[in-house]
Amino acid sequence: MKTMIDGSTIELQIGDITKQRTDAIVNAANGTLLGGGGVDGAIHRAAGKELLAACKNVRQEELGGKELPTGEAVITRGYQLPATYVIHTVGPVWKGNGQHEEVLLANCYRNALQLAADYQVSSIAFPSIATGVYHFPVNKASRIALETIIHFLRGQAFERVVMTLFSEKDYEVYKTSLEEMIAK
Ligand code: AR6
Repeated sequence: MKTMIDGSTIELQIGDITKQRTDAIVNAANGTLLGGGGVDGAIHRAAGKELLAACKNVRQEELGGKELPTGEAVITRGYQLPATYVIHTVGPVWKGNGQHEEVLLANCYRNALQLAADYQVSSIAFPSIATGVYHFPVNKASRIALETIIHFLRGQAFERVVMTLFSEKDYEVYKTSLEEMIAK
């Protein structure tokens, strides 16, 4: 599904984000930036070991050895990936007490988009941040993701913003949310 927001295209797709040919892809990382399972593991495997070295360098040089806080984002190159850049962000672990986690998830999308804009990226692909290992409910997450993206696109154009969903089920949830938002 595709829709236009003020000159930018938002696209929902089912697929593997490591295959995306957008200028940047977003990684649902953890604070260590040292890789993990899920989409993080897939991105590190596909990008090659230079990505881990670059992440260690970011930890050292930009974060003073500390972990990347939840909701914030950093950028590296994509190495063996088709995408030029990987933007790493850390989603909130869902503990079921809502509002704080919702704000943090919105921060992930906003900070990743801002970093992409700073690097003159014109196309960017997101996975469904925090809805795997971190257990954020997909329906709630889809609304936060799409609302934050749409709000950002009102002030800053991208050629394409793609949500790359990993299952038909997730795609349907995001599609319903997007349809409801554009009908308003
Ligand atoms: N392409 C697109 N989406 C994918 C892919 C892929 N190749 N692989 C998985 N997904 P998760 P989180 C989907 O668990 O919840 C890691 O260990 C997946 O089906 O990857 O933010 C990190 O190191 C789900 O819909 O990320 C952290 O420790 C979505 O990506 C922790 O998991 C996010 O699931 C982060 O957990």
